[in-house]
Amino acid sequence: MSPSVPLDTVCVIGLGYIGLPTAAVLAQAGKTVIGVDIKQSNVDAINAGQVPFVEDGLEAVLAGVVAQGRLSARTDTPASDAYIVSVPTPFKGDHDADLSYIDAAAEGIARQLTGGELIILESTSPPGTTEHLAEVILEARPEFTSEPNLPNSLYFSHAPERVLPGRIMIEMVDNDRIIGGTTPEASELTRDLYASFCRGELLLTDARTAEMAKLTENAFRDVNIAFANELSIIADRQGIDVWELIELANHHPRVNILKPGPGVGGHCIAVDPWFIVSSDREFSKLISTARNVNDSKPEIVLDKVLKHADRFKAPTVAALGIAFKADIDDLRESPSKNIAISLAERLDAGTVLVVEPNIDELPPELAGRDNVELAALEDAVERADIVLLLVDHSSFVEFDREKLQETVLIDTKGLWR
Ligand code: SAJ
Repeated sequence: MSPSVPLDTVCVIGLGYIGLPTAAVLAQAGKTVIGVDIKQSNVDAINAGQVPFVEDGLEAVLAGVVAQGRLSARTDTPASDAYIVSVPTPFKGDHDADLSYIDAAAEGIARQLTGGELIILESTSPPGTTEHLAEVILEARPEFTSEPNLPNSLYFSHAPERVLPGRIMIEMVDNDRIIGGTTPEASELTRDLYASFCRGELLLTDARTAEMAKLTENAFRDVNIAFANELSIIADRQGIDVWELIELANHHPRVNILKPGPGVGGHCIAVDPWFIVSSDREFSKLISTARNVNDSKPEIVLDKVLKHADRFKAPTVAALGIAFKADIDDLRESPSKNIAISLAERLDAGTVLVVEPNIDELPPELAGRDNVELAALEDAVERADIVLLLVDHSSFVEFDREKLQETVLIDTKGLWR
């Protein structure tokens, strides 16, 4: 049985792509939620019921819970029954995780504790980070303990998020969820809290296994995409159409190859496998090789474009898509954006026409350049000597391929085969 501690108020620290939807669904489930973010402009927007980024369905829920007084945001950490830490874990050094945002959150929480609180780490983290968070808090407040069922007990767990950007509001509620406490009692309390909004199965384990499970899911995907990307490089060198090759091989009942592309982007799949590597460099050979294969793909695409560009005096290249995947506006860790930037840098003469239907202005790395323009699809394709398809946005699918008769086409997504 779960220890008898209240879970009525929840403080969510870090109101980004994961923290804010989590805060909103908890408030919708009847909790009193206080969100904490270091950025005052985000806090102001959220208190006005506005979402500072694009995520389908979030604004309607947020506006409702803010209007009902169930969710408010601030910059300092208040007292609360439960805390959810959802802050970034970027890289430092050789792909190690920088835990400084987690440490800062821990210090803010430590100041408010009175005993009986549940502290959940949601940030994607290397194995051992939940124990580290507990240590930081218990060092700051040695009068508490992580031993359960005492008046001075604290409960620590990891509950990694697994939602897909663009479908967060659906997957946050429907996905199964892994919950790993530093004690079974902490796992049970976390399960009680997540059961308030999660319809998926709540799977209990220990903290280290939960941390590793999240990293494993994204590393699985990365390794499988690397296989597809490696095949695409080999097939290209041998004059074989990789898309036909994969389609044929996938007819085998036990083969299911993923799709090659210009590289792997986003802040999850391109990042998380490194946390496994940094936790055991000697034995994570396949995982690190897969990362390197995927990271090598943008340069290979770029070389191919530059070889074709050599034939023209001042080539115009249409780069179709710079988001990290289809139908989103997120340009973070985007291989397509990096290819467009390198093209602009390395073309001796000529122009890069960037087509990205999900943005209104070019990102700063491209905006200041004389040889780069944001263009509409039809216009760009008409003007281009080389069309470089980088993202399979749905608005590109319908394009009439007849218009490409005279143009060199490099289709990294196999969309216009
Ligand atoms: N990609 C390919 N080929 C494929 C599939 C994807 O090249 O066959 C590329 C995409 O173009 C993109 C990258 O991989 O650049 C990642 O895209 P994605 O849609 O596969 O995944 P993310 O990064 O948006 O979200 C992932 C999800 N994890 C898994 O599917 C195992 C999501 O469930 C996680 O919650 C999320 O990471 C996260 O936050 O960790």
